[in-house]
Amino acid sequence: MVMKMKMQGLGLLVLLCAVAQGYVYERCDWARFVRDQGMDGVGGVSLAGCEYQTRTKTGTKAGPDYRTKLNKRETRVCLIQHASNFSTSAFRTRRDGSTDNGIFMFNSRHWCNDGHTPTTNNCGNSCSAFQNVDLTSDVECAKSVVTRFPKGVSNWKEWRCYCEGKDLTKYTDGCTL
Ligand SMILES: [Ca+2]
Repeated sequence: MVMKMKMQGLGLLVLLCAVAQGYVYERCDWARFVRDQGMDGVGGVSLAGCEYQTRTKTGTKAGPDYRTKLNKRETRVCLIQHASNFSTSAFRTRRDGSTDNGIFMFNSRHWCNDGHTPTTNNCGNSCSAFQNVDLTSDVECAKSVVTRFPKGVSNWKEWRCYCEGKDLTKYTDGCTL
């Protein structure tokens, strides 16, 4: 009985911490979440990423298939690991005063409104909507970034630095998908 109460207390403590700090996904859980959200095949990422960059630089119009070649599940895992380390409440203030928000680290200059950064608010949300554990609007915005905007996944500098052109299979190694 005492043990049960202790366990309940512990559960409550964990819950309170989750509310206060958001939720941090385990790597494979995130990979499964990406799969379940239908984010595979949306937008584009991976080996064609370099191809896309090259084409953009030379001004050649990208072929119709360049987006579908990109976007692999591994990329989403790589990107999010480096952007937010899988935390739904990740937050960063940049030197220019703008903020990066949530698990996808949406910047307040382009993707959301934090109330003080001049913004184009391309996803039409307050930045606080990207700070909670409900990722519905976050996923919607991420899909929008990679499908509606020319730079696609290159909008994330973490992707450019850590994922683009790299072998990303380690990011989903050992995951049951
Ligand atoms: Ca959210």
